[in-house]
Parts: sequence; C-alpha cells; structure tokens
Amino acid sequence: MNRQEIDTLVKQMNVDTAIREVNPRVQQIVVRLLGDLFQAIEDLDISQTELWKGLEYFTDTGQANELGLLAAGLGLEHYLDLRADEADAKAGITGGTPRTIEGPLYVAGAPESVGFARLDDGSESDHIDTLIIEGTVTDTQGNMIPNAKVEIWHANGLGNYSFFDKAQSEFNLRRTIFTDADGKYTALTTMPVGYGCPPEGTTQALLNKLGRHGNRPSHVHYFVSAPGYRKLTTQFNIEGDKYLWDDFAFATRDGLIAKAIEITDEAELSRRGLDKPLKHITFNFELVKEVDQAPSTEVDRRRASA
Ligand code: MBD
Ligand code: FE
Repeated sequence: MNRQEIDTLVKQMNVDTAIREVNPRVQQIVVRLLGDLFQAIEDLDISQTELWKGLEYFTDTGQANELGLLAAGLGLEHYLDLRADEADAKAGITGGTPRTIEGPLYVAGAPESVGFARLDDGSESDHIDTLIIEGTVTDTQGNMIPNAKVEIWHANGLGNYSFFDKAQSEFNLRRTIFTDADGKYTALTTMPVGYGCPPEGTTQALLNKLGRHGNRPSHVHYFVSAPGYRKLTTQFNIEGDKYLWDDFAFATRDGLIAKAIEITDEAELSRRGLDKPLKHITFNFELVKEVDQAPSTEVDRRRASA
C-alpha cells in the first residue's frame, strides 16, 4: 500500500467511525502512530508472525512491569531529556545543574529529615564502603536555598533497589532531606553498585537481540525542588566505573560525574564517629528560577509509593 492508501484506511478506522465526543489529542496521536506503524510494516515487509511476536513482547513486558526499564534502555527517556533541553534553550532558559533521566525505580513516601539523613539500614556487607554525600542547593547566582527538598535514591552493593528488591527493608537507601539554613544536605550511606537489567527479563531479552548489555554505572538519583524554582530530575554517575560512558540507559552527562574521594585521615574519621575508611562525594545543585511560559519540568507518570 502507498502512504495515501494507508492514511485513508487509518482515518476510516479512527476518525470517520467516531460516534461520540473525541479526545482530539489522543485521536491525533493514534492516527499518526498507526499510520507510521503501517508504513513501517510496508517498508520492512513485517510478517504477521513478527507483528504478533511484537505485541506479545509488549504483553510480557507490561506483565513484568518492565516498560519503564525498556524506555530507559531504548534511549527513549534520554531522548526526552534532549528534547527538554532544546525546549529550555528555545525558551531562553540556561544554566543550572543538567537534568538526566528519572529511571523506573523511584518510590514516593521516603522518610523526611532536615539537613542530614542516614540512608542505609546497616545491613550492607563489610566490603561495601561507607559513603558520605554532601552538597548545597543554590540558585544559579550561588545564593543558598534553605529548605530545598532533596529526594535521593540509589542501589545497594548488589545493584538492587529497595521496594523492587523485596530482600531489602522498606525505604532502604531512599530519603528526602530538606536543606538546612545554609542550603546544605548531607547523606550518610553506602557505595552503590551499578544496576544490571534482570538477566531473564524482557528488557534484557531484547537487548540481547540487539547485541547490547543492560548495565548502568554506579549512580545516585535525585529530585531537587524548592518553591519558585524548576524541579530538577537528575543523577550523578561515579567516576571510575567501567560503564560510566557505556550506560545502557544513556544517563551519564557532562556535569553529572562525581568523584568519590577516599578519606583515611584518622582525625576526620573520628570526628565523624567512624572506625573504617570511607568515601566522600561532594555534589552541589543549582536550581533555575521558575519562569512564566517555561516548559514544565514536572512529569506525570505512574510511580510506586510505599
Ligand atoms: C536504574 O537504576 C536506572 O537508574 C535506570 C535508568 C534504569 C534501570 C535501573
Ligand atoms: Fe538507578
């Protein structure tokens, strides 16, 4: 079929047959996507069997709750970041900490505190280093923002996230810290290990067919927000990880690389009440002021909560 025949057919099935009120945006998107799908079936001569395998794949992926993981692994989520960057630039918005993908593993409802939180429940094995993350939240002029909401989540030493990994305690390695009067936050936690897609999962099954791995570098996720500022969704990825620039989810970006510095100084350790070496990361955030007409940085998507 040629494109005109395809468009006529899609219109018949989706526009001409409407018998009640239409959601025009949904109609517009469905008509466009179906037309593009039919065109791809023509161009690639996709067989009936291949089409059904594709639909079965989505069934399985949805049942496994891996559609969010798939979106990350296929670069869809990173693509949306690049589009958001472009929209910001067009709206004249510059500066601030770069955004990067949320990923599929946020859980709402983590315990809240001011200035400081310990994120881990003490169950990590001894060969996983203690990690202190410290930083500030400022505006793009460097003015401190007290009471900014810093939501942090990261993986354990096996690359697993609490809630999704039922072996972990509730909200392990997940906290909300409000910055103190100086705009500072401090997190005492354990070194995350990079996530790998479930080896028997649907996302990895597709990645295998594409000859790709499903690994992320060690990283820590953030939502940073404050009244009057644009909400920031970002992460830092930790220098030295072999997947730093080979992230299956394409989340590593310039400006979002953290250096974990090993602290061995006895005085410093005892000041912190620790008896073994630890790693330290400084990661500061700059938020951009909310502006009229700016594209929203709030994304409405289904998220877990506990
Ligand atoms: C993760 O931890 C993650 O951050 C992303 C983007 C995808 C899968 C697991
Ligand atoms: Fe992650």
